Amino acid sequence: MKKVVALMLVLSLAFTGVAFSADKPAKGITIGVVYKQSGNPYFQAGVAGFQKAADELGFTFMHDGPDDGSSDGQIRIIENYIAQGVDVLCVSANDPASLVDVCNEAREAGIKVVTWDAPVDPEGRDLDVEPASAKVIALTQLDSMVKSIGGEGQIAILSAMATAPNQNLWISFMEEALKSGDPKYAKIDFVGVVYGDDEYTKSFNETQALLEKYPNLKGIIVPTTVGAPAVSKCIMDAKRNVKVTGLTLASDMKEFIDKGIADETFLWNPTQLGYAASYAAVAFVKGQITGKEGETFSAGEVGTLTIEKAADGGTISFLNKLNTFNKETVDAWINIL
Ligand code: RAM
Repeated sequence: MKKVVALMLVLSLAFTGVAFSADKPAKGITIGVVYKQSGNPYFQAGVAGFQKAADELGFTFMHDGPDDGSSDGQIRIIENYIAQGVDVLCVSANDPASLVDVCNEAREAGIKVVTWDAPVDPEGRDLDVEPASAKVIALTQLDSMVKSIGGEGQIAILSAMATAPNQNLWISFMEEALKSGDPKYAKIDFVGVVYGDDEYTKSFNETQALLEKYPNLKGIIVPTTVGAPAVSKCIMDAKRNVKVTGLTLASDMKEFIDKGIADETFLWNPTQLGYAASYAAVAFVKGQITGKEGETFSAGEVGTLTIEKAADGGTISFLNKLNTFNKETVDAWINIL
């Protein structure tokens, strides 16, 4: 009998041990994901990254974005997440300043705030996770446009929302470079920025207005995946010799790359960005990082990321992966992005 009891004890301990080791490290953690707007395939790809990390780590997550890309809509979503008692928020902001109060309300309730893609201002976040340095992203697009138009002529930018923190930072680096006196930009005439609000129709209409206003326009830089196909389609319909470059999904741009409207466009993998942001979120909840410069965290198969000082005074981590889509590479990417 004693032997049977001992055997049962051993078996039950072994069973408990197995159950314990099968527990995933982030089991019980809930992440509230907020993105700029619903229906944007870029953010759907980002959500796939949260799902992949959730499968690996065992956290649960909710995700939502306002239909209209408004800050008010984002504030309502965050308030709802606070009420539901999530452990950490992962936010891509439409307006960096207007989300500070609600993010701080979350932090007072013990919720960590990680931003990804488009940061909330530093006083309202614990860490920002971004694809690459804003200057690299900006100058990659600008230099590509300069090359496409042979170093000379009028160019414009069609951006997302006028308050978008990521686009505005990239644009500021482009403007700084254009004013720097660097001879490679000497014959570039920058006519200004218009905003398509990450809506296809508005982006198309704004492009039409640009084409009418500037009959000699040579190129449009489009640092938004929603704007790029709209701008390209408008140029194609108008049969104008205007080049496009920017940040795009490969699948959206294949047609326009094949037709030569864009020589090349760029993007990181938004799935990897969501994936890395969720690893950061879990590391916060588990107390492995506090968001200070110099700390590191594992972002699973993306590798180890380091926390650095951000240009806006907060802290930031970079994936440092920017892909180029051109006639040679676009086909390999269209099933991924
Ligand atoms: C759009 C969004 C997003 C941006 C990409 C490049 O999908 O504006 O924030 O990072 O484009």
